[in-house]
Amino acid sequence: MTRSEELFARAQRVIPGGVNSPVRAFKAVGGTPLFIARAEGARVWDADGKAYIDYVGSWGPMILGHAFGPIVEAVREAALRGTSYGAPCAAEVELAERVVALVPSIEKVRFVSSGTEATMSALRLARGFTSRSKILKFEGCYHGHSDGLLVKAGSGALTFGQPSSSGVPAEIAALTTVLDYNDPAGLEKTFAEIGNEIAAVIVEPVAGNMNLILPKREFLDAMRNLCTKHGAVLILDEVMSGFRVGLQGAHGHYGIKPDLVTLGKVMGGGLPAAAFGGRRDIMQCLAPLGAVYQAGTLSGNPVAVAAGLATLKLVQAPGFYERLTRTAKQMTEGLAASAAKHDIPFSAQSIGSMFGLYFSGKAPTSYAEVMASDKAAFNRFFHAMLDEGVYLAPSAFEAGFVSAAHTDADIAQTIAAADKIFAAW
Ligand code: HOZ
Repeated sequence: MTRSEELFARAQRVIPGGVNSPVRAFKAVGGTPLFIARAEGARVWDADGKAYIDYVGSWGPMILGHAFGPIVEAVREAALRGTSYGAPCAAEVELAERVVALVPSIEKVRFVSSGTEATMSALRLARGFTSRSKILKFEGCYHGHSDGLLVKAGSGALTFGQPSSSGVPAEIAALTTVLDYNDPAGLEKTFAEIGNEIAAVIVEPVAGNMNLILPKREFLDAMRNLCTKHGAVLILDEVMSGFRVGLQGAHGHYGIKPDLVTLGKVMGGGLPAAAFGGRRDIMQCLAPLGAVYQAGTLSGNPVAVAAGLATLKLVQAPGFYERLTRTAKQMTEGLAASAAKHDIPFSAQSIGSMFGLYFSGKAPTSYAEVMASDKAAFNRFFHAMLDEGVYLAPSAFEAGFVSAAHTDADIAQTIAAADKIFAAW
């Protein structure tokens, strides 16, 4: 029995499913989840001491690589000054100023502790601002696990075939209309029918929770124009893509202006910090200025804020995103070339430092196309890569990530591992 197997057996006795977040459980791919003992740079080590090149990156936050010196130091220094105050501190002002300076669509920002809190609070704010109740989301997009957003969701919900959660009251789910991603006609039709009842459209501008799906220009434009025309709030959920796709996130990359943006992952530098922000007139509706209530004991936590601040300073280095973009491309092009050489229906693509791998002949552009990819082939590939010392997300429905710590040699090793697997496919 491996140490991970032992730990998993123990964990299952006291933690539902043995994990604290379902997609970690390896249920979709089979086998025992790796229990991680430590992580450094581009690598994680499991409890049995085996090293893996890591493309999960804690599901997105670790853009600088694991245990990066300046981040560890910032965390240490902050912790020495106390781990939580429940009162404002200078560092959170500094982080807010930096976020506002870096992301032009954010005029004011509020810090929270998780992406779920960010999206949930942004929705309440949009509802308070518009005095409307209905929201639009897209099938396969995942915006955390609050009630109204767990309707036809992605990520773990999709991985385990339960995109709409039990326990969500039908009355709440009824307020969420779900449309197809990348389908501007569906948006037009719905807005024509109920446009004056829609408080908000919430979307991942680059979808990363049903594998990676890139948005079509006409889809983004339709969302922006229809929200403006009908007085609905456009919420771009950049918890995953923010500071990942580029310094101004996916919306900067595509040049689309949101009313509200949600951030998390990279913004917290690997600690629990997230945010929502946007137009001043909307953000002013939040308590204590306005009537929309939102709060949190650990919001703006000094240690998390220190990690976030140190991260955002480092990602501003000239050429940082260009290099990451090249690394991700090198990896996806190498994998795709290897699969093509061995005649395997496989494709791969990337944007910034996010990538998608698909066991289908071409990169999908819709939820239906992702669902049509060969999941059994992915599961086989996932385990074979694990044997070769490469750690991919344990689901065919998650994006992957490269970090600044991934070297050319790491990418070459990854491609060589895949090539060996594809040759024997
Ligand atoms: N929702 C995350 C993936 N998109 C999973 C988080 C986790 O399991 O840590």
